[in-house]
Amino acid sequence: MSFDLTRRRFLIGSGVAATGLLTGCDALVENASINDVLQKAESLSMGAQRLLMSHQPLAREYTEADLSPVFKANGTSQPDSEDYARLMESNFADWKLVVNGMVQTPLELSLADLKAMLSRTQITRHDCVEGWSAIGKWTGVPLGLVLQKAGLAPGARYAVFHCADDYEPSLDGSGRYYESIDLVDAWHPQTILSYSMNGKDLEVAHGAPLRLRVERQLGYKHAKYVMRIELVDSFKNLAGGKGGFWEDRGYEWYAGI
Ligand SMILES: Nc1nc2c(c(=O)[nH]1)N[C@H]1C(S)=C(S)[C@@H](COP(=O)(O)O)O[C@H]1N2
Ligand SMILES: [Mo]
Repeated sequence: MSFDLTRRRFLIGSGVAATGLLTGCDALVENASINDVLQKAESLSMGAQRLLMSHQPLAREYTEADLSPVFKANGTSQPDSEDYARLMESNFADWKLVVNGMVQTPLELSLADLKAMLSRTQITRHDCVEGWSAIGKWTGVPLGLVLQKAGLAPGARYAVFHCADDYEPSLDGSGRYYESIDLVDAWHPQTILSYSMNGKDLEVAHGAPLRLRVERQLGYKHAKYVMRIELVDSFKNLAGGKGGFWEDRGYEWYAGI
């Protein structure tokens, strides 16, 4: 009984109770180690957030008048590899976005290919966990269109974004920035691969030539310098196994705003 109470209090704390999911959860947390419980609570609260957000499925969009005069660059402001330097020199004419993994047709798309596809422009607020926000205008190709072009293989569950930068060159070699989202966010209309910010080509500091915008989540999910999108059914074999650079260092995988 007392275990039951603790469990309920824990679930209430994670916001699950509000959605009426509580009874269904009991079996899930039974006999779980504390780590498993924490992980399950995270995915439950993701489900809860998704339910609560179903009334406002789009992130708020702003007007030109709301654009921040200064949009801070955060994390890497220029990848320091020779490969990236070469790409920069030719203004990314030789760059190609690779789409592979669990897809029907692996793709290699140039910047020109991406710009020739249907585009979407949105003015949104970027929220960084470090405590700053900025409003910017982003143009890019909806990720769903790129995934549609590749065609998903059965069982694909996540899109992983492999970036060009080692944010924190670490001794174990795990400093490469990467991120991942599930297919719900991948097909969300405001999830775009952006090549333009505030009406100009995306600057290096903001992730040139291509960065992800996934507007209902926090800043660290918005992978800059995207080189390859890999479709996977699990990310447990990637780097630290938690689905992202900061996730491997303790941040939540689902970073809903
Ligand atoms: N490849 C890569 N993507 C990244 C980062 C990074 O260091 N490397 N930092 C993240 C963080 S914490 C934030 S807040 C945003 C910052 O985007 P900005 O530089 O355009 O402001 O990029 C995110 N994407
Ligand atoms: Mo951030």
